[in-house]
Amino acid sequence: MKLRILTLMLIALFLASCSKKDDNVTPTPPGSGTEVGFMQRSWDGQKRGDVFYEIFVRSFADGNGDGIGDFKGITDKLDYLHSLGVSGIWLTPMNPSPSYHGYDVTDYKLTNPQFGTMADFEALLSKAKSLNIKVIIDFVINHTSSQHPWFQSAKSSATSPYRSWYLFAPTGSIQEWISSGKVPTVTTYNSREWYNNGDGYSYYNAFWDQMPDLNLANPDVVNAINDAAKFWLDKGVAGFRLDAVKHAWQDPNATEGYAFWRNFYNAMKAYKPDVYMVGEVLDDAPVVAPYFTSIPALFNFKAYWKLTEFLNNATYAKWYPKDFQDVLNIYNSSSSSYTNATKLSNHDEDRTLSTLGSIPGRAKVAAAVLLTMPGQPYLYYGEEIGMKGIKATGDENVREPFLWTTGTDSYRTTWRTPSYSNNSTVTPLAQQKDDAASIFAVYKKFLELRNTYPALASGSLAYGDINSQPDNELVYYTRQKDSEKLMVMHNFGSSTKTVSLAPIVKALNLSGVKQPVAEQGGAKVTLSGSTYTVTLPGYSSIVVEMN
Ligand SMILES: [Ca+2]
Repeated sequence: MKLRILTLMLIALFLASCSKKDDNVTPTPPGSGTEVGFMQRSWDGQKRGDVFYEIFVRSFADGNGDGIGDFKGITDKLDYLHSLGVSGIWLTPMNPSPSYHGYDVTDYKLTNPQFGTMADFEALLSKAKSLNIKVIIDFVINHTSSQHPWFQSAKSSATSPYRSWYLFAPTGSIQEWISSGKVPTVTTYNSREWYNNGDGYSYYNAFWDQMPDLNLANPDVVNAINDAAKFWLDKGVAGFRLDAVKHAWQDPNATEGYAFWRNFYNAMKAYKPDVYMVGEVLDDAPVVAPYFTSIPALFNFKAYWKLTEFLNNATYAKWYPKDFQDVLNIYNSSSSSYTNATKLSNHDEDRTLSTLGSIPGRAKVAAAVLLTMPGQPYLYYGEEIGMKGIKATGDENVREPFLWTTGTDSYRTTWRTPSYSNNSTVTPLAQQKDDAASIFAVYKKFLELRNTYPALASGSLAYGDINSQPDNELVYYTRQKDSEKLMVMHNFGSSTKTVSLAPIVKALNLSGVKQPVAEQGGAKVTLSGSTYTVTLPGYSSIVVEMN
C-alpha cells in the first residue's frame, strides 16, 4: 500500500512538472482566449414561458398563524410567484377532506375550512387574475373519501340510491360478477382492490379502502361531477389538474376510459371555451399518448425519469434530447396537437435534489434543462430552493413546509416537523435570493430566459447528429422560433469540459455564434483568433444565440 501511495505521488509530481512546461510552450491553451461577454435581452414582462407552479396547499404559506397553509398565505405570496414569472398555479385538493393531503374529498363544492372560506378562495382568484396568473385546482374524481355523504349512504344499505354510484359486488362472487360484466369499469379481479363492507358485499377501491372508487359509468355520477366542475369554473378557476386519470377505468387502455375523459373535457369546453386541463397518467409514453385524444395536456413523467437517470450517470447523457424527442414522437402518433406538461418531481415523488444524490449542481442542470426544453414546465413548490425529501418513509416527506426565511418565519407552516428540509439542510428563500450561486438563482434566471426568448418558450427542438458528438457527458440542442436560434449546452458530468465550438456548430447545422446569452455554473465562451471555445465546468449550462 505504501509503495502504491509513493508511486501516485511521483506520478503527480511528474504531471505537475509537465503542465508547467506545457504552459511555457503553448501560448493559448483551450479556453484561454478572450472571454466573450454575455448579453441577455431584458424581459418585457410577458409570460411567454407558460410555467406553472404546483402548490401543496397545507405546506406552502400560512396566512393566519395557525400553522396550516391556506388561501390567504397563497394570496400573499402571489407577488413572489409573479416576480418569478409564473403563468399559473395548481392547487392540490382544496375541498373538505379527512386527510392531510386532501386526495379523498367529502364535498366537491366546498372549500376545506382549514384552508379558508369561499371568500378567501375568491380573494385568491381575484389577486391571481390581477397578476395574470391562472389558477387550476386538483379534481379528484376517481374516488371519494369513504366519509363522503354519497358513500356513507351507499355503504349503509343495498337499496340506497347512492349504492350504484360506487362499485359493489357480493363478497363471495366478486370474480364471477367481474367476469360477467356486472361491475362497471372493472375488468380484472385483484383481491387487494376489494374491501368487505360487512353486509355480504365488498366495494372496489384502487388505492385504499377509505377511497372507494366512483362508478364513472353511472350517468348520475357524471352529472354530479360535471355540476361540481362548472361550479368552480363559475368561480373563476381556469381549469383542472385531473388526478389518477388512468385509474378511471381499471384497464388504463380501455377505450371507455378515453371516452369518459373526452366527454368530460368536451362538456367543460362547451361551458367555458378556454377551459384548461392537465392530466396525471403516471406511466410510460405509450400509455400516456392515447389520452391526448381526450385531455389537452398530460404530464411527461418519462422525460423526467430519463433526465435524472442521465444526471446520476452521465455516460450516455448526450442522448437526452433524442430520448425527449422520442417521447414527443409517440405523442405525435396519437394526436396532432397536445400540450407536453414537463416537470421535475411532484408531490408523489422523491424531491429532485434527493433523487440527484443531494448534489446541488445536478439540481441546477435539471432546472436549466426543464426551462430550456420544449413543453409547458411545471415546478413543484420548494424545488426552486432545493428542498429535499424521500417518499419511501412517508409521502409527507416530499410535502414539507416551504422555507421562506431564517429567523422569524411567519408564513412557514408548522403542521409537521420536517424530516428533510429545515434551516440546517436547506437555505430558505430569502437567504438564497441574496446568493447568486444558489439553486434559486438558476430558477430565477432561467425562468426569465424562458419568458424573454420565444425560441425557448415555444420554438422547435433540434439536436443534429448526436453520434458525431465526441463527449458523451455534454448535452447540446437548439431551440428556434422564426429567425431566433438559441444553442443550449449542459455538462451533465462533474468535470470541466473545454470544447471547440466549430464542430458542434456544424453538427447542429448552425452557421456561427451571435452572442452568449446566459449561463449557470460558470460556463463561458472564449474567442481566440476566429476560434470559439466553450468551457463548461461540471454541472454547468450555457445558452448562446446563434446565426
Ligand atoms: Ca393557516
